[in-house]
Amino acid sequence: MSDPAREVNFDGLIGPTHNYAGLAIGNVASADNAGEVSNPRDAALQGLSKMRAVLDLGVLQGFIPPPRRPDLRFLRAVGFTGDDAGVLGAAARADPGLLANAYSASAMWTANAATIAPSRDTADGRVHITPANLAAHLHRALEACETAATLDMIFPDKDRFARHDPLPAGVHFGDEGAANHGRLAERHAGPGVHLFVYGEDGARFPARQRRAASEAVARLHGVAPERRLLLKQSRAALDAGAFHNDVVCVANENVLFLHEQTFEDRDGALGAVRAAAPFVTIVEAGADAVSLQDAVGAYLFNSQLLTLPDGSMALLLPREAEENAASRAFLQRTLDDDNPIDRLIFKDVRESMRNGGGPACLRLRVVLNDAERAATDQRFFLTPDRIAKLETWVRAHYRDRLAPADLADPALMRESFAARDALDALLNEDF
Ligand code: SUG
Repeated sequence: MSDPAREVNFDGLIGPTHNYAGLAIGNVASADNAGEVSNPRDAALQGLSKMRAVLDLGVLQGFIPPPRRPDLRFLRAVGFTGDDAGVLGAAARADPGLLANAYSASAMWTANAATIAPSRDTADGRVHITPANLAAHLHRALEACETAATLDMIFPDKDRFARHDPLPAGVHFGDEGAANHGRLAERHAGPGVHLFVYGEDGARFPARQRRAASEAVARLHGVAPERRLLLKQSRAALDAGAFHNDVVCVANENVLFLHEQTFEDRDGALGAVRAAAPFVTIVEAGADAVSLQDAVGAYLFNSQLLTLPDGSMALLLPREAEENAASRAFLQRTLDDDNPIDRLIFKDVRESMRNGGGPACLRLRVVLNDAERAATDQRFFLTPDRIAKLETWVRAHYRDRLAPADLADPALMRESFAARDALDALLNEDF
């Protein structure tokens, strides 16, 4: 008898160049913290501590290694020449902003790595994977190519995994991955209803996820038309700083946990969700209880809604969601009310939060059956022992202080490459 399909959360291992360069338009935290000093070591350890917390709940946990940064291939492609230090120095002198893009550790937010459709839902019975093109921002668009290669390494079996290319044509098909996608199902193993959420430019901020991209991914993945919904994100949420739908909404199995102002047409959207997924329980925060500003500030909905082995659900939230009074009160009501959510876990991921990335941004959800899990490169599933090895690696290679001006320092580049080489060696040894 085979195991039913289970969800695996693949977190981004936060890279050694995590910094606050203020690169993300429409992301209030990134703008507010631009120029601040970051702590890459704490960032990575906070991420690993969150992974351990999920593992301790009995939920499968994987990880995705960080790309090599700075991206010298990119800097060479735009005309900087010489040896590595020469390329770095030339870029630092000519355009420090460009250098910051090449250095970004933004691949840590693996909710943006790809959109995934479990094999249960696809026409050909394979798991479908579309790496996001992340066309809206230079630093993020640089991730797409290497992310595709990394996902091929983790999911190498072409008979079970269909990896598409990132969507072409830049912002016209701007795609930000699973951060704008949710799946409802009675159980993870059962048939799913896919929610594709797209945006249109607000008065203040541009939309990142385009309708054409959501439609293309739904088509590529072979999700049946009656099992997919295209929903428009509200402009109010976008302009309040919900640059991805997962800042105000999360779906898990039969629960949709969201803010009242998530969709442009709330009643129409929730009606369509109920019609497509009659089993759904909607847990919604009214704007009178939690303002959009509180929701975005506390990242209340950027939580991981996890099914525990006993079938109940836990919310893994950022510490900020506990500190915000409106968010805390709403969470207490959620626990008291009749719904599957009966546990709250608060984690400190402040280094990531200061760049606008909460717990839900840091993980890519992949529903896998036992044969697909067996076909996955086993090194990318975490155990307590592997987490401890990664923590030792972080402590050996990461700085605890990184100011934007440090990006011009060739020593940082050398350290970052050495860290990545050491990670490769660790993965190829006795991991
Ligand atoms: O794309 N921040 C990321 C945060 C992504 C959060 N992901 C989800 N919501 N799923 C972004 O805005 C900041 C980088 C900087 O400013 O240096 C940044 O890219």
